[in-house]
Amino acid sequence: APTIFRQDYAPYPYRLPQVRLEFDLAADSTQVRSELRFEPAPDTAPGTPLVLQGEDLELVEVRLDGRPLSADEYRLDDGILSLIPPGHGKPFTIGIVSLCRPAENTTLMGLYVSGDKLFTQCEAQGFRRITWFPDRPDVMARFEVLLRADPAAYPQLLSNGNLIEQAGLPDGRHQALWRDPHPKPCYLFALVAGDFDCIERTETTRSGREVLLQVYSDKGYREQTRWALDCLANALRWDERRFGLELDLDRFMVVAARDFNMGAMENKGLNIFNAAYVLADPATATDAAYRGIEAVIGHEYFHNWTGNRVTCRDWFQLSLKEGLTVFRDQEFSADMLAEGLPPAEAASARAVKRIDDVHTLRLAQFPEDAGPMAHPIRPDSYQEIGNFYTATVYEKGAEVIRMQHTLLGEAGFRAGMDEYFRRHDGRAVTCDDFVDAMESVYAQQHPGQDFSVFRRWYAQAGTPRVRVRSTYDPATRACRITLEQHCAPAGLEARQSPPPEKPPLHIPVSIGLIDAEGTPMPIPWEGEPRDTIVLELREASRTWTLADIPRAPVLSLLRGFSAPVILETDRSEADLALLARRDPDPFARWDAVQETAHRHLQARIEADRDGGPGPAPGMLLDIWRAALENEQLSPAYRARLLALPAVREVIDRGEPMDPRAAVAAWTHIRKTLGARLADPWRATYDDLADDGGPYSPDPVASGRRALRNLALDNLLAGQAPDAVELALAQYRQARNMTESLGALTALLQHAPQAAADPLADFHARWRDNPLVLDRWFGAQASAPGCTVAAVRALMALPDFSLRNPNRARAVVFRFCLDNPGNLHTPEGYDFWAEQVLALDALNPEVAARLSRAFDNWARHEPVARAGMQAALRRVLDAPDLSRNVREIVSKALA
Ligand code: HT7
Ligand code: ZN
Repeated sequence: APTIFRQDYAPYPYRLPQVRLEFDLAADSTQVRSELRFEPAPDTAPGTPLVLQGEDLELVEVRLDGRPLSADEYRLDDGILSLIPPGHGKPFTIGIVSLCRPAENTTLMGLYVSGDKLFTQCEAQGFRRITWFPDRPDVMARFEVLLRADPAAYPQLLSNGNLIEQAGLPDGRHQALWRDPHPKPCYLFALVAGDFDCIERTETTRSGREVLLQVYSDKGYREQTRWALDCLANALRWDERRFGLELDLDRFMVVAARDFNMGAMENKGLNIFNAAYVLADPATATDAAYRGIEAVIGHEYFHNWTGNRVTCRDWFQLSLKEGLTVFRDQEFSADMLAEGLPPAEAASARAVKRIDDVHTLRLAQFPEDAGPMAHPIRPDSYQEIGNFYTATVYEKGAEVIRMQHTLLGEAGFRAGMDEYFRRHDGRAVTCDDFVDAMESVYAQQHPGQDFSVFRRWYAQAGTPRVRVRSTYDPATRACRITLEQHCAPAGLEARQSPPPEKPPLHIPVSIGLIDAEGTPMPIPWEGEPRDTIVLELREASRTWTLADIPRAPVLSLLRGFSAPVILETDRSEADLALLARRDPDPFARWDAVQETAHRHLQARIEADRDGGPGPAPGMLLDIWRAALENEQLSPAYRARLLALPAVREVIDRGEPMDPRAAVAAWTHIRKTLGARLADPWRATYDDLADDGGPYSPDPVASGRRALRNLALDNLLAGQAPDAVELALAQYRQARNMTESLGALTALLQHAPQAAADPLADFHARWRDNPLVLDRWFGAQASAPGCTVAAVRALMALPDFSLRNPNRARAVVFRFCLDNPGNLHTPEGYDFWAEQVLALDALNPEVAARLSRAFDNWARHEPVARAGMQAALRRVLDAPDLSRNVREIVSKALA
């Protein structure tokens, strides 16, 4: 497949102010009639071809200014429709009639059928599966859309913008005309047709306009959409409050789809969501699902400004909208968690969100940045853009925005955002344009300084390592801190000869000092004493001298995770233990606990391998016990402190990676923590019993449930005598999904023989609710007892279908990503290859995501490495591989 390069960007030679689309909708065959009003861009030479993309379409007719064109007046090559427009420099109209086949479209890109409804997904390049069009984000048009369909099958006909009219037609069908007042690229186009339940409410924006908010769902699911509607109203208020951004439409619709490739899509005024991010009630959704809905509703709503009003010039700029919007949704969620709490509790509530976000980054993005798909947040090339909706573009992109927020401060960042919109509203722009706006504020704040070094974050792949060294001189009361940065060649860069130059980055490192008792030691900094300061590292190495420090300090580093880097320190175990118990920064404290656990886990792996005695668990037990018994800390925060690093993180730290050894060590330590701390776990479990009040997903109640479920899991891991009974009772008495799934999962993990009855009960109760059934599948596929044979048995059930991405994710992805003990077997490797190929025949976007599971095969121990490599080759050698999977697998094997 050809590689597309960022450097090759050229503007589209024609403008497209106005588009009219008419759809005759039917599942088998939909006819699309388009009228595209083009005008040449000012410097377009006469004779410049007009190029339109199309995929999997049937062409019926092409017209130029109303005149049908004969086949020799245009070209149709490999989906590309091109023609030479009239050379008079004036506007002209292209009319196209084409057909597409929604019911046959298993890719879920373009126009497709889900259940008995029709949906579209156009980002990144799905519009070309609907009709021929300049399918690129810098061509922005005003859309008018007429939808016609059978009213019995499709009583509701929705598209972007405002509903202008609705009417019956003489042939028995009906039609709806929609007009979107805002110019947009075609990737933000959407239509939906079907029979839905809908709830709605009006809100008054801060400028006094009434806007209608609606949530559409499958019939019978209306009551499960109330939380999503609340979240939408909260998002609207929050964006007004924090960024001064108001909804620019009279109507904002959210529609739930059962079949969806990702989480949701921000189509202008008509967001289409994976039903998993819309539907919730206490009986069917976990606390985490409630929070996930809040985050995704917020994310898509915030795109209305960061993505839609100001969009991307080309797909290399994807992080312009995604990194920024992830940052905004993270802040929204943090503010929602902290709302109404006194300052100290608010800080800890916000820290819980930060911990979860950093955990996700380390789990998904750090390995990506170290593997064959490593790329800068603004990639330089791609073969298939669908493969670049990555943790790097999204999560690392959000970290790069967050660093700008840290460097500018809240007020400065807000000023930068205002400037960004002032300069670029209504345009398709680049990441550089965003940084320019932020830099304009930074340069005012810091005369003589700029973002020239900071910009390298957009260009450079790989996770930088920051080495920290410090000395203290009691005679001068000076503490010297040296920070040194280094970024190894990332992924395929390592094969380049010579490896590319990696100049230093601009890294904000937030630090504090504590004394041996854990008391904060204020640092004299810029004229006043501060508990936390930010060191701006722009060079390969730099030393700071902190004066007037009365005693030898312990360094609390990278507070709040101020930069997406890996710290290298020679902190002693004792210092780490002090930080783990006393660091006043809740993030850094959690990180100290994680680091202690990681060191212990790696020591255990080494001992298992070398036959040594294994590390003494005393220090770990002390830290765990102190956190368990510390009732000053919120249960939500304690649940994070007391969670071991994920197995995947442990695997990732191995050199070479050895999944089965990591699983063994992790299991051993979890047992130890469960058994040796059985009493405090039990006391915690009992203390946190449900108070019998109505369910609420609020952070306090959900934090209590999270810690209680963790306690149950530990009691089962430690084989406490009545733990199985406790879990069965929790399952029976559960008053919400968090409790029932917590019990079921813990049983499946530690006492699978006792899980049979609850599993059967769960299935009987929820067999008609697809999202809950996904939980049932997922809990089993990720359990240590789920062998390849067992996962195949799950797939043989009539409830299973590979065509539904949520179901495929619940079973196949959960097995391949969250069950390393069973995946890393010869049968596991065969299973992975087989499933990648089976999915690829249906849905290349989803298949490509599964194909990423073996990215880091070459870093594994020899047996796993050979097995994974052979499986990758099997996939690469298969006929008719999609461009999506081919790019991933060929880069993995390069
Ligand atoms: N902007 C949306 C991206 C998206 C997408 C991309 C490729 C294929 C299917 C897709 N569905 C949604 C989601 C978001 O970031 O908000
Ligand atoms: Zn997004």
